[in-house]
Amino acid sequence: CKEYDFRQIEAKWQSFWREKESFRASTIDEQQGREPAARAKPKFYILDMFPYPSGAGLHLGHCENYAITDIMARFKRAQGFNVLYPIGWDAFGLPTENYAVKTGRHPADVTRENVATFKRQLRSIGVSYDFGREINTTDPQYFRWTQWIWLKLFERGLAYVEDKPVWWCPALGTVLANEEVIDGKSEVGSHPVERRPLRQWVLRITDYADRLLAGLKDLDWPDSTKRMQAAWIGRSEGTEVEFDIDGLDGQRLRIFTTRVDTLYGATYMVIAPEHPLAAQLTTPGQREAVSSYTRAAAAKSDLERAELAKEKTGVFTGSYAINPATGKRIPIWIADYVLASYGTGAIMAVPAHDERDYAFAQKFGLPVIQVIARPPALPPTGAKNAAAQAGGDGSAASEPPEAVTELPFCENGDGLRLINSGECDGLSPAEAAAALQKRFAAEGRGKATAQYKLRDWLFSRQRYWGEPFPIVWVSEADYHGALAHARENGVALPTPPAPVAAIFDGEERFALPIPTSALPLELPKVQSYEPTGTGESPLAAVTDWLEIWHEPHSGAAVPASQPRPAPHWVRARRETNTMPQWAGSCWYYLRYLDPQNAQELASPEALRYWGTPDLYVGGAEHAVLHLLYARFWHKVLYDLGVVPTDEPFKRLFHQGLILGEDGEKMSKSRGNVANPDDIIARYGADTLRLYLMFLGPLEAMKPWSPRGIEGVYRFLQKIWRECLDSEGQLSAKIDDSQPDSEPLLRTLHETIRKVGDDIAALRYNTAISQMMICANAIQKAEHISRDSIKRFLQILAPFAPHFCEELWSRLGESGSIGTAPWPDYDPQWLERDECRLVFQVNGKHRGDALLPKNCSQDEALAQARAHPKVAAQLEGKTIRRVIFVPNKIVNLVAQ
Ligand code: ANZ
Repeated sequence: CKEYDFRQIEAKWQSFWREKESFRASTIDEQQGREPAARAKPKFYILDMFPYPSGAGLHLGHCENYAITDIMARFKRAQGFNVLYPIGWDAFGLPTENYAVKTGRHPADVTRENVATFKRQLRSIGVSYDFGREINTTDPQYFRWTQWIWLKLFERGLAYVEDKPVWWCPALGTVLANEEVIDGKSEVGSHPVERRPLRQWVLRITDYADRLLAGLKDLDWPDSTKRMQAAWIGRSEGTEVEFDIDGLDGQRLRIFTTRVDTLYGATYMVIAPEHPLAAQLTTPGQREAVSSYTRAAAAKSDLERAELAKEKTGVFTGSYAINPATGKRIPIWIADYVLASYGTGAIMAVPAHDERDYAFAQKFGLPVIQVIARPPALPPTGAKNAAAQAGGDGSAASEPPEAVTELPFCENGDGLRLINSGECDGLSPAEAAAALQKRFAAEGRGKATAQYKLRDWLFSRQRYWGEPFPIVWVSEADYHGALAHARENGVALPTPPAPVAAIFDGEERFALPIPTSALPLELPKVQSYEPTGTGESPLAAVTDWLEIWHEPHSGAAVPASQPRPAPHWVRARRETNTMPQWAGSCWYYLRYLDPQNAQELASPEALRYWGTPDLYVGGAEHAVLHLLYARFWHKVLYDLGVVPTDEPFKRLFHQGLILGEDGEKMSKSRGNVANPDDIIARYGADTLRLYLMFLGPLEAMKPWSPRGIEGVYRFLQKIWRECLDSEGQLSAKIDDSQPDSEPLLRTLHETIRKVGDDIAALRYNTAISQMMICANAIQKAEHISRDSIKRFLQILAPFAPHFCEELWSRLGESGSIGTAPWPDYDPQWLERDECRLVFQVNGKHRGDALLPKNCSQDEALAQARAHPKVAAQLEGKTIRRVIFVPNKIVNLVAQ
């Protein structure tokens, strides 16, 4: 064809890649079978956060994410790496199940359709995934390994059950994790939630708190994400102190404080309404008031209770504790601003130096004693010496610190001094804390300790569409009966690990793991996916699956309604909870290494060769949950000797959100959603990819603008016309009979250098603007050699792969452009005349860059717009005028 017919070209190359399996990562066997030199081919593993295959299909955010990784994958292949670039489906979860509930269709069928749509769309944007390694978390051959890992957690004592007050969402009919509740509403669907006690599986992630925190330090992750994880783990250094209780010999109240230095100012104490000593401390006269207060507190969430601005409430227990520093009696109150789940569930209240305590003391008329103060400004050193010489005591600092009037005074630091604090007067807070800690340690009354905000991970859902737990509940008597019988008959039954027990219908049962040889434990077919509304999952209604005879050795099962097959078969009840969606995404990056392995989650060779992803790209919304949970599981797998490293994601990158044209988040309700299918139909995938990458720095939030896309489309057309004439024949301009002009060579080599560096550093927008400069130079040149135009196409190929494949073949090259080695640049052409151009927005300096001397206004403008600081200033504005002083300044007047 003569014109740039992207429809035909993109379809052609997509089927070419598919037929040739162009993007298949070589397997370990292939690598090992090769000559030593080839075997040494370095690996590069690049990973996207795999999508949830929703009914809505791909959105622009997905396209942005996948274009980023695809460009990197193609670049690395051209650089000679054995690239692993896989994709899969995080397909368990609520939306699919809700859809199944509504339509009565099986969630697996719904998932299959959604996956097909996603795959078609992914292929249509030309992403170079190795589809041969596709995984799906709902595939029993996948989740058998999710269940296997869970069993390992169970065996290591990291999984336990607990009746927990959990977030119950009546509308969704399920319990939600803390993280899935935002401002008292469910994250999915924004339904109101309430507290309700339920038997739950919980994972002991808190055992790993220190390692999860320490490991952050060496990760090449965005700082903001590391900070969020650290805050979520929330390690607080402090002191535990035991207070004696007046009139209750031997009974002490233990508190956690980060400010033990303020002890002399502790004028009362507060315990949480759920504190185990609450009843004992309550005097008869206070009983009624306390119990009505406690009932009211139970209905509130931790978040509501801890809210700083909230009006303080509380009730006096009638009892007193003894402040160990002052020896004075101080009242013990119950108040819901103290949470049972943090620290020891009890505090010493220091109203002079803590906002919440201050508000509480004001409301209930409790004493306020200031113990920390800022000393008056020290006199200059000379004055101090003079005072010493004048026969003073030599210590100007002994002048007492003044009490500040503004309370509460919540500062801390070495510049402050203690007052009203007996032997600690005059010490800094840190000195006082150390002294008091030492004293309490000697008295057996306290110790330095750390607390974490991180809670154990609520790991069960009362839903159908998730991984079943690979355990059964058996009574101890039944199990021992079966064991005895087996022993008599020479059948070996496994001994269960330390029991995790729960009560069912008044009878205690313990969790017996299903043998790994019996995995996967699949979901039964059910009539209805509707939650039962009682807190139990729809699985509880599948009697023949639920109540069984269980053969502990093989894991075989028959319905309990049938006769017991043999005496060593145990009466058992299955677990009706399922795992949360996080389970499958905690380890999927390992399965890609060896997706068909039926013996192991992945072979040790594959785990050693591929290791962990060299680059992980996905949304910042996963800063805490997915990324923390996956790190936890990975560390457990490391402890088990399954994986050779103890961190899963060394380098992480978050793409910025693509906003609607109006600068708002794209959403159906706002009606500002740009659909990738429409854009591809109109301009082609190559233009969409280039434009998404050109919108601004990859990590920046940026509004979609349908106008700008034309410019990128014209850029491709320009290159097309430089290469081909109006008949579609190779342009006469491509001419090997004479050397390329110097300016052309300078620009070309500079472009090759810059594009390589920029891709490696994920600065794609500046790479593209440099290629635009180069395209202009090509256009200006009278002729260009075949070699030069080929080099240019090669560096453009990761961004616009179909387009470049087509021109590559029109240039007479056989095979894929992606298999040609990444072009070198010749340093001799880089010694060029450059000048530093200053970029201004509305007259203010926002950045600068080295540009070729005498570059045009267009080139300078393109570079200015691509500069992150300039781009940030231009966000949401229109450029009204450009003031260009050649070789000096580009000033953009924007509104
Ligand atoms: C006395 C004190 C004096 C405190 C002072 C602070 C300032 P972070 O940093 O979050 O760990 N606290 C302890 N346990 C609590 C609970 N279960 N519910 C509510 N508050 C609790 O905060 C630790 C501080 O929060 C502790 O130090 C305690 O108040 C309070 F000038 O003790 B502090």
